[in-house]
Amino acid sequence: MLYPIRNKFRQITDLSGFWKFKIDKESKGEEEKYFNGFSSDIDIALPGSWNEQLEELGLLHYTGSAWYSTDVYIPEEYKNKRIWLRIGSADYYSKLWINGKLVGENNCGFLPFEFEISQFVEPSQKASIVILVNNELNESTIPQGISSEDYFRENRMREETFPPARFDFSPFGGIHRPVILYTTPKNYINKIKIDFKVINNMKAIAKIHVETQNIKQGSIRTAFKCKDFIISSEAELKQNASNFIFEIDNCNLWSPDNPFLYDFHVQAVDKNEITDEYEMPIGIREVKISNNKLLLNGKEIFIRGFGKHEDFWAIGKGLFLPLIVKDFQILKWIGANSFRTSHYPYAEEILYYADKHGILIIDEVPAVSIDTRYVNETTINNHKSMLGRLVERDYNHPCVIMWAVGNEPNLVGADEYYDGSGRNYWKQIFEYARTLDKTRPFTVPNCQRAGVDDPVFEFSDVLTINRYYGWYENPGQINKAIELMSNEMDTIYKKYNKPVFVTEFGADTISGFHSTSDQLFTEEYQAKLLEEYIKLIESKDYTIGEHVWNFADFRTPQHFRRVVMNMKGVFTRNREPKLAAFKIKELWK
Ligand code: BDP
Repeated sequence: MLYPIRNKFRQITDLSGFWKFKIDKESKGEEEKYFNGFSSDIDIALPGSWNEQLEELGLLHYTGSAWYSTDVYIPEEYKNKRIWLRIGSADYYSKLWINGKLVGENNCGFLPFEFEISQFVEPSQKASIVILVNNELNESTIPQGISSEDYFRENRMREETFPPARFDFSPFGGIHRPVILYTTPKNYINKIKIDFKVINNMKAIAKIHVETQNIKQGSIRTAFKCKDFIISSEAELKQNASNFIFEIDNCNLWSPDNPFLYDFHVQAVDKNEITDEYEMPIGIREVKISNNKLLLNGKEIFIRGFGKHEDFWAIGKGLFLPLIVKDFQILKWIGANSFRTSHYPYAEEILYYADKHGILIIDEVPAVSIDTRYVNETTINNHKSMLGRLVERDYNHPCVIMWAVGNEPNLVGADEYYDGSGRNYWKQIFEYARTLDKTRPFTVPNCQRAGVDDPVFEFSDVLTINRYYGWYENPGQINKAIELMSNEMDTIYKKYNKPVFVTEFGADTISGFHSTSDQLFTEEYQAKLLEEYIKLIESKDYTIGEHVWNFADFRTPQHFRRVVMNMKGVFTRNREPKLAAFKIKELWK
């Protein structure tokens, strides 16, 4: 699925704005045929979560069903084209009706989905669009859900959160990324995959694969362009696909210091007439792990940055363009070159921005805290399907340097995990992932409880570890924490002999709390702990990167250990710096 663009052959109508909204606590909407239209005087802004926008209606912690509707005029110039409706993301499950007719459903949150709706609408007429969204999770969904009864049954009542969640971020509901109508020609380009091999700092080889729909004959033209540079080629279509190999001399390689992007053009040509065209920015670069180092275009690079979240006041998980600009400004200010899309795929707009501004991304599927005691065939199929959709969506982004195919598998009481069903689960996931991309490393960040023998280490290319010595363990004792951390890092490295990346370390900190002693929750404690971790990580020869947890404070499900939010941000939720921000800036410069 290509990201929609506008040109001579393709149009876009963005349906962001106010939509009619209705909560459906008893899930009776389908029976009562809300898809034919429903009455409500509530408007909601889209994109955005319902939770904080409509808190006053009791929705802050709501999980369940909700309905959205709007009427849209289908432009006259959409005639004789294929018309698509694309939803950037709706969390987690959704179902779409147009003019009262069921169009389709989607069970992957955090990823775009689309339907061809040409047969459901008439150009020059209005169409009614109704979308049902439900943010409940269960053991087959990715991420998996948990219930109050599960905590009780497992005798873990003190771990219960509200709303119940297996993970530490609010399970916001809603349509979180733009809903758009767009067109393609009847016969169109629908897939582009580009790989680069960098030969030296002036020369690269590009391998390009283009697929079309419905184009039986003709050819594909492709070209890399920038200012007065152009290199192009044409190849015949065979079974709806064409392949190209380009040698690019005098090329300008992409890197954080030089995020140079070419305009990449693809044209479908039939009897000398161009029938469709697609353009995208593309950076030429190659990522490799060699001798336990991360190489970008053959040169060693050390990764510094954060684990983040899509989370902000009022808009929740909704796409908010000014926040992208702000966050990237902060990343540059502090000297970071990277972040991880913990713990789910972020909006595509963020990846395009990262390509342009030279930020390296570890791209993660929402398989956070999978509990392999409770997985079934559907869980693993959903997990694979998300992986497939994520890799297809983000494959061509130079900013993506690694895939995280999960995060911290949850191990509550699981001996079985180490060499039974748990290991088998991750083996299958990694094997599948490797069929999708042969150019980037794969990993799953491991947690302390899983320890050194975690099977994900065996399958990962990079040993990513999340550790909280000095916080959850050894609170208030930074020296001891650093000693334990150092020993564990050495043990893990010795056992697997692969590069180590510390993907999480941090301390909750309330902006404005201070102390002259090592006191939890104060700004001084966070600054000192992060400084000691950074110095330790960078002193080891086998490390390739560090991501502080977290970039900014973020809202979580309710639990006594969270003061409304997870406060491990180096910035507040409003992006004001805590003391640690200045310390990190000093260290990273
Ligand atoms: C890690 C999780 C992350 C949490 C963090 C924490 O990966 O999602 O927010 O712990 O407890 O284990 O702050």
